[in-house]
This record gives sequence, structure tokens and C-alpha cells, in this order.
Amino acid sequence: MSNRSLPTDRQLRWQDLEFGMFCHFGPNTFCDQEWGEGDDPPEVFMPSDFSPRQWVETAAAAGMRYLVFTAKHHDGFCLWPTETTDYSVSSSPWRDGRGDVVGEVAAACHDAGMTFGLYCSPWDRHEPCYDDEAAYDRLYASQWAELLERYGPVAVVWLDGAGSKGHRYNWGMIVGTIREHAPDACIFALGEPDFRWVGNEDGLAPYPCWNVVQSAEQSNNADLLFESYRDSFPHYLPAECDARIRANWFWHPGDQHTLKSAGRLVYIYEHSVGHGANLLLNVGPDDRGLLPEPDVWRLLEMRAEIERKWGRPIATAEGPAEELAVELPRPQAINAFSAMEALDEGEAVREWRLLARVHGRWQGVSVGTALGHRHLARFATVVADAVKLEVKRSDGSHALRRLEVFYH
Ligand code: FUL
Repeated sequence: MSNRSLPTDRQLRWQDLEFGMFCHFGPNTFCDQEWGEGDDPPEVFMPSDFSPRQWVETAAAAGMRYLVFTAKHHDGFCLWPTETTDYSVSSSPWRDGRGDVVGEVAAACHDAGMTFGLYCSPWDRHEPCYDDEAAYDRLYASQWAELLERYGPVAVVWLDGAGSKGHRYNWGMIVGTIREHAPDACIFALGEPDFRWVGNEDGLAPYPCWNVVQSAEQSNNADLLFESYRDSFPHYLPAECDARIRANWFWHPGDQHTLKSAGRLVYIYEHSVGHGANLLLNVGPDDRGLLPEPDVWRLLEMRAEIERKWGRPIATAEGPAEELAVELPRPQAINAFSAMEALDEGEAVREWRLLARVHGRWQGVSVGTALGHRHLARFATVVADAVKLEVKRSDGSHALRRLEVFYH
């Protein structure tokens, strides 16, 4: 028996999502800023053509399987009609104070079968009781209770560490509230996380990017963990890469020139999803409340290129199995593969190699350490009629989930 750290069902479900859209939207969108100080008047929030269905359609067309929305950013402005503060959409003239941004984003996701997640910033630059830790904990937990009760199912709870250094939160209470209202939600980074921050905002995971980590250093601020949780390492804690399609999280009128190229976005995908992490790519809705057309086109270009490279395998082998092999219908050129480890019993593979049969002889074409949730890699072109993936070293027994072979 190995004493491996095991994933929970909700972690496995979250890992299968692989690729999601992050949407930062709020007063900052209308003020050409990233970090509002919490004093922008609610009147600034006035989208002319708010339509989250367009966001969700775009996300689905781009191959994304989840969407995480900023219900409250650091400025403290709540995009739902909350009872916890009057600094919210209810005080804005938008829809005569009867609008509910979070409600419409949630409905658009639920109707389209898009997994839905929420970001609600712990750091709050508006809330007068923020420095009274016990009072703020109660208010913050109530905000999560409202969000999770009204807009569920919520599969991701995104807890951002920015701005909170030195502030103590009662994570036991806050996480208790979140788990009570959304037991299937995966929590990001703080309190008692289910998945961790990869450590940069460039969308790039290192290789190997192990699922089991020895400490929470890769969480964006280790002080912000629940006391008892700190003793639970090594721990199964997969990584998420968050990245921006433009230079900023929120939409700005003057940053269209920073839109990343499709080539760069595919590179990011291959170095996040392709290293076994999830990718949460931010696209900021503009002051109309729509994703800007150039960003939409760019996502579709990205998707087309990912499909071209990784969407049409020449051959596939399905596990679970200790070793996976494919026979090709005839000798043909191959130069890339996708492999997945079955992680239900934890991460076991420590070293693997890929072999191709060329003129009747097996030859090594690629080697590595982690396979994890997914490993995408290229190798020098060979003309082969069979391929097999072998595990050379593992922690106890292991199982491979899928092998796909490509030429591109
Ligand atoms: C950071 C924040 O400060 C940014 O504004 C953004 O929300 C990003 C996802 O996380 O920590």
C-alpha cells in the first residue's frame, strides 16, 4: 500500500475542465483602471449592451469548459443585489437599480451547460469594517453565502490573495460557510484550497508540474491558509495557470494593441494544459458589457490552431492500463503525442518513455518525468507503424488513461 495523497472527486472533475474563461468586469471597466480604491460612485457602472450570453457562447466556441466571474473585485463593488452593503449594482442607475449582473452571468452559464465559478475578493477597499477583522469575516462569509445560495451550482470559488498580506481571516468560518453552501465547489489558493496558483500570471506551468506538493509555497500567500490545513502536506493540490488575453485584467479603451497573438496563446495552452495544469484565460468584457470583437476573433483563431495541432489524432489508445500502445494503419510520419495518467488513485508516474516502431525496431522518441492530467509534447519526426508509452518508474502501481499520436 502506498501512502499517496489522493484527489477528491471534485478535484478530478475540476481537472477534467482543463480550460476556462476568466471575466473581470465592474466599475474598473468604466474608469480605465485595474485596482479601484473603492470610491468610484455606483453611477459609473452603466454597460450599454450587457449580454453575458455572448461571453458564454464565445467561451464554448473557444473550447473552454468553465467561466469564472468577478462578483466583487478589490474595490468592493458588488455586482449582485446584496444585503451586505449598498455599494452594489442596486445603487447604480443601470436598469433602475434592479439589475443583477451575477444572476445573468450565472443563468447564461447554467443554460448553456458551462461550468460556473465565482471570484469574490477578500481584500475590500470600500468596506468600512474591513479593519475590524471579526466583523469583516462575518460580512465576507455572508457574501459567499448569498452568492452560493442564489446562483448555484457554483463549481469554483476563486479566492484572490492580492492586498491581504497582514490581514487575518477566520478561514475556518469562511471555508465552513463555503463548504456548507457549495460542497462540490473547488476553492482556489486560500483558506483550504482544492487547487493552487502556479506562481505566475503568464499562463505557464513548469515541467514537471506535480499534482502533489510538499508545502503551500506555490499558493500565492502561504499566510492565508487555514491553520489546520497547513499540517496536511504533502497534499494533492493541482495547479491553475491564470493569464490575460491583453495586458490587463479589466478592459481598457487603449490596450487593444496588447492583444496576444494566436501563436502566443497556443504556446500558453501547450505550457499550461500541456503540462498538466488548468488554464484560466481572462477576457475582459468592455463598457458595452460585451467581449470585444477582436478578442473574440483571436480566441477562435486560437481554438482553430489547437484543433489543427491537437484535435485530430492519427491513433488513440484508451486505458486504464499499465502501458498503452497504438498500431498505425500503415507506416506514417508522426511527431507529437498527448498522454494522460489516470489520477483517481493519486499521481504515481515518476518517469516514462515513448517508443516508436520504425522498420520493425522499437526506438525511443521522447522521455520525461510527470505525465499528470495531460502531457502534450513534440518529438523529431519518425515514420513508424506503432507507438507505445511505457512507465519506467512509479510510486507503487500506476494507470495510464489515454495516449494519442499526431503529426503537425
Ligand atoms: C490579482 C489581482 O490583483 C488582479 O487584479 C486580478 O484579479 C488577478 C486575477 O489576481 O491578484
